Amino acid sequence: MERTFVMLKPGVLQRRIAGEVITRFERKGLRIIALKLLRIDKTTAETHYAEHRGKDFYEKLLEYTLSGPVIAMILEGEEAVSVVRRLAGPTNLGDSLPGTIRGDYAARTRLNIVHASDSPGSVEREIDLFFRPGEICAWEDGNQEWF
Ligand code: FUP
Repeated sequence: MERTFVMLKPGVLQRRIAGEVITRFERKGLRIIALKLLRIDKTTAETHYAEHRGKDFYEKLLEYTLSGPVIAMILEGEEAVSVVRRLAGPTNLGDSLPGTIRGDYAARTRLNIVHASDSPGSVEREIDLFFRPGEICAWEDGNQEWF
C-alpha cells in the first residue's frame, strides 16, 4: 500500500464542493487515513511551494493558497501517488480533460483547486509539513456485514 498527500485549495470550500471532490477519491477506493481543515501560514505555504520561488506565478500562487482554509488529507491505496495524480488531472488548464478533478472544476491553471504529491519523496516531505504522526489514523477494511 502506498500513501499520498492531497490538499484541497481554498476555492474548494468557497465553492462548497469539498464533498464532491472527496467523493472522487473515495469512489476510486482510496482510503482516507488523515483529514483536517486548516488555514495554512505563510511559512508553510512558502515551504510547500519552494520549488516555484521566483517564477512569475509564485506570488499569485501563494496569495491563493493563503486566501482561506484548505483541506489536507492523506490517502492510502495501491499506487496511490500516480492514481491520485491521474484523478486530479494535469496541472495546466488546457491539458486537463473532463472526467478529471481539474478538468471538471478548474477554469484557470492558477486556481486548479487540488494539490497532489508527485512522488514518494514529496509525499514524505508534505505529510511531515502538514501532519503530526498522531493525526494519522490507519485502518483496514472491515467485515462487510457492518454496512
Ligand atoms: P502540480 O504538481 O500539478 O500542482 O503542479 P506544479 O507543482 O507545477 O504547480 C503548482 C501550482 O502552481 C499549480 F497548482 C498552479 C500553479 N501554477 C501556475 O499558476 N502556473 C503555471 O504555469 C504552473 C503552475
